[in-house]
Amino acid sequence: MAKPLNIGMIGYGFMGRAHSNGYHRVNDFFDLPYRPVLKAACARDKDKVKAFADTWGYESTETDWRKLIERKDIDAIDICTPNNTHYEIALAAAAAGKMILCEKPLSMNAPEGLKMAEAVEKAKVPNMVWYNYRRVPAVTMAKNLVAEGRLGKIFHYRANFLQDWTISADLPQGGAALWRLDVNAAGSGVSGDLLAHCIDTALWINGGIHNLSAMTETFVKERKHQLTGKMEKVGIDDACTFMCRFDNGSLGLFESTRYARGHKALYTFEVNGEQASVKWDLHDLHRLQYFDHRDEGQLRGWRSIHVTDSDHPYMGKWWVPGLQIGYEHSFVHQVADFIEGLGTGKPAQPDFRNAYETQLVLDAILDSAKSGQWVDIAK
Ligand code: SOE
Repeated sequence: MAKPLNIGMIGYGFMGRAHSNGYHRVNDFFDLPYRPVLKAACARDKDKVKAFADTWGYESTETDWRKLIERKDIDAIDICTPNNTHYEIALAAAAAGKMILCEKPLSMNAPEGLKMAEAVEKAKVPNMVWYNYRRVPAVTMAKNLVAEGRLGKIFHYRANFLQDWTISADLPQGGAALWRLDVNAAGSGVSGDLLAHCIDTALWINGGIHNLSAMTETFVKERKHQLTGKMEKVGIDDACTFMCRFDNGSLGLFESTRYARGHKALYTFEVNGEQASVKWDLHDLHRLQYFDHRDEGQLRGWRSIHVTDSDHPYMGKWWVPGLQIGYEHSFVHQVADFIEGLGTGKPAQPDFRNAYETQLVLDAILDSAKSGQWVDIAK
């Protein structure tokens, strides 16, 4: 019989919904030692948090996150608030002995991220960062194929995350739905919001990055701020491209933007090795493309693998072969892995320490874009 794991959720936006859905569904499909109980939802707006709690089945609400953290009936704090609040909430939650599940990116910058990692380690509380794309079965399978050595020596890693929702100069910055455009709330633009996903996946699949050279651009220089009503300078990067050298000697090329007209959330990556290559595309997320040079010459070509068989990662828990799953399941898988880690004592990744590696790369990107120089990743 699974024991209760009482969740205190802070925030109620898009990610609050994605995580809540994960908590709801996980025990129906995975056999786990704990069952998440949606104990309390917390946000400053009383009516909005009540509506969120009613929709998702949270037992109670709070309007002050400090009160939520003080509550004895909460085991785990889920941080789904803007990036500039992660640090303070995480430190308080760790000091109170709560487990912490933090939305990505971990922090506003690497020094903050390091202090967060140290705080959870000192408090010995289980912790995890929601880099959900690792848990898309086809992405996990790509990781496994590279780890098994099937691609051979890796030469290239290439990733993009393209969107187009901020092209209009009339779009304001700041406030509820648009905090991602406000540098004081987000810390950075597409680098922390989108490239962070690409970097997390890349470090996981291809290992550490040695050095990089980046460029960023802010296409719309001023936007009205929703909270002040005034035109204010835009401090985020609207687009970012960087090239890098991985520790294993392979070369990396990364691009993200919110100005690629026609692309809504096109996350793609490709890894080229001596023997084989893999590529993946979020818009076709249940497929993994695989090319193996060892195939018989006349039949050699890209295989489009429908990652839905029971021996594919996570898929044995779902339907029958051939029936695919989607975006929301990556969050179900992440909850499952977190809970499994509580049971086995082998923590689910990325934990704060692991996600701090991504912060180091993100800081190096902004440094390099500013200086125009190559920057070594601090180790
Ligand atoms: C931004 O539009 C966003 O919602 C990111 O914040 C998410 O992390 C990404 O998965 C999809 O795009």
